[in-house]
Amino acid sequence: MATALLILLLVAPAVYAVEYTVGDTSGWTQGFDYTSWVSGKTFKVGDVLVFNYGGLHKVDRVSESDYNNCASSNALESHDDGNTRINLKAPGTQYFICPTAGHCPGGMKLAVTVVAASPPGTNTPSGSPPSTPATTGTPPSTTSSPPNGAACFFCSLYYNVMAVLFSFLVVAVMG
Ligand SMILES: [Cu+2]
Repeated sequence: MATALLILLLVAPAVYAVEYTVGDTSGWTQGFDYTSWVSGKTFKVGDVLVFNYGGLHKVDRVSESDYNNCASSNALESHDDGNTRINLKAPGTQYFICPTAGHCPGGMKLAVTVVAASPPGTNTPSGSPPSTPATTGTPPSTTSSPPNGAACFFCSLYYNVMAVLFSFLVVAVMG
């Protein structure tokens, strides 16, 4: 009984990053409403977008204005591997379109707003203020991502230590 509880406590906090399959079973395709798909979801730093597609489809990450205009000539990233994983590394909005002629105007476009991952307690090891400079020209954000990973490592460490301590408490009380 106590052992089962202990195992539960150790396993439960293991979920942090969420992997979102864009369009769910439909994937990245034409005739799908990605605006509806996004609504109601909260994307956090560390989450992953997975684009599944084939045929003529591609994935371009673009600026907001290019997203609005369905322009792909200045794409910040281009992918055509059919199974594209996008790591959401920073807070802000990321824009994706299919650059194939006619597809983006037909609705093959996705705007995802990413929020900072909420810390597990009141005190965070590495407090990251939401300091997103509101400049329009978004730089190709391939700068430094390790801080997020490091922060998440400490989150999980913290959770697991707390879980073990709590488990010992439960065992002590029950035994
Ligand atoms: Cu397409």
